Amino acid sequence: MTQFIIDPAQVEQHNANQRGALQADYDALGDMLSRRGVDIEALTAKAQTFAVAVPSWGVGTGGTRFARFPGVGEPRDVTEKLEDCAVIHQLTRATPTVSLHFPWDKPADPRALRQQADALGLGFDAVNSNTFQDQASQAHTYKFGSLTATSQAAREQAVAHNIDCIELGKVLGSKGLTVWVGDGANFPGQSNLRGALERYIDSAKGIYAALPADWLMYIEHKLFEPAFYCSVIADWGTSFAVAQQLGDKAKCLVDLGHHAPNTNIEMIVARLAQFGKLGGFHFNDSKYGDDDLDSGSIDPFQLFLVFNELADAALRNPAFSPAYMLDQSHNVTDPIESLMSSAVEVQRAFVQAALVDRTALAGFQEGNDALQAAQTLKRAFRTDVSPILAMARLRAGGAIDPVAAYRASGYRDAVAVKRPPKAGASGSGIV
Ligand SMILES: [Mn+2]
Repeated sequence: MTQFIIDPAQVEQHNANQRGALQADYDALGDMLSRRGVDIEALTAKAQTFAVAVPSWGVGTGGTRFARFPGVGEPRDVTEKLEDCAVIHQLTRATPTVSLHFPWDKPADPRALRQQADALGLGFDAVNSNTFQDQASQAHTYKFGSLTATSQAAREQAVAHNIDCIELGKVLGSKGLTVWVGDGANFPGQSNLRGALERYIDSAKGIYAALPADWLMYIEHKLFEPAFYCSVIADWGTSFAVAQQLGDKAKCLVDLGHHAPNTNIEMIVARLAQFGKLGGFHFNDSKYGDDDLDSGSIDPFQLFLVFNELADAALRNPAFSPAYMLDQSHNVTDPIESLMSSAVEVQRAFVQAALVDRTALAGFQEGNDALQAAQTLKRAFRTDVSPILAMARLRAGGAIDPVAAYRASGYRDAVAVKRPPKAGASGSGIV
């Protein structure tokens, strides 16, 4: 029996007030889609299959390199983070799992944490290691790198931390480890470019060897920052090469923000899927660099084009199931509202991609009809599938309008009283 954080009667009341308008919109959209030969019920059922993991670090207010302005009622530890994640899933019914980050979320008792998650109807997605900052207790600094450090002791410490993450994840029921390192250089000549990658691969092999048979290791690349001259795992090509070297359980993770502006990310997605190395995503959006803005807030068309490639890959291989995670930093919004809205935006792209008439598209591609091929994609992208998403939530017990239901619940005010700020509380980071 799932323990709901927000009184289900409140959600029902919210839905009762909106149900009539939703049904009218849903029926109108259903008529329009049926004229295009599309069954709205099949799309709604598909929408209900969608799931994206919430990052534990996302429920706290993020920050920039300059400052962090904490919000009220922020979770102070991992158990409170899980409560916020449960609210997001209760209202959206699209975020059944949480992605933890160690050591930020290291539980005193991992079994108790798993029991709490079970009670809240949550599971754990991939766990994330952290070797991009020093912890008070560690013997060797990561100032000059972790998995690629010239210091063998620092490398061994970083490998051991990743193996600790796997061990914790096993207790929690996770099935994957995401590895991102900030290793790189700020000056030409600072680092031997090939030597650093050789050390990375050697370290990664040590982690890979500790991976259970049913786990995946996700290699996350990032173009720049904190290293500003070169990053060791800077791009999908390097990530792909590393994943090839490690073996079948190593896959590439695409964080949408970790590319140069204007990079054709959907093509990267297509390439990685073609060669069986697309492991999953960190969804967010950006205008300039790794901005970690809310998914779909800047370029929803790019998000749609990514899902268009994923729909194509799924048609070719029904077993294809990349891991979906959000990875955002919320500086000026209530993190719960941002994460709910972002989950819905990613789900929107998923449903819009399912609307693409793939037979027509293939015909236009074959016949070199560029204009109609582009219009086929645009027709799907321009379709407002909001009533489908709302109906999927309603049928699954969620809220027709998650943000409105959340605000009406008074949850933030209630936790502001229960969670007074704690001195020195770990804020949130972003990877
Ligand atoms: Mn990321």
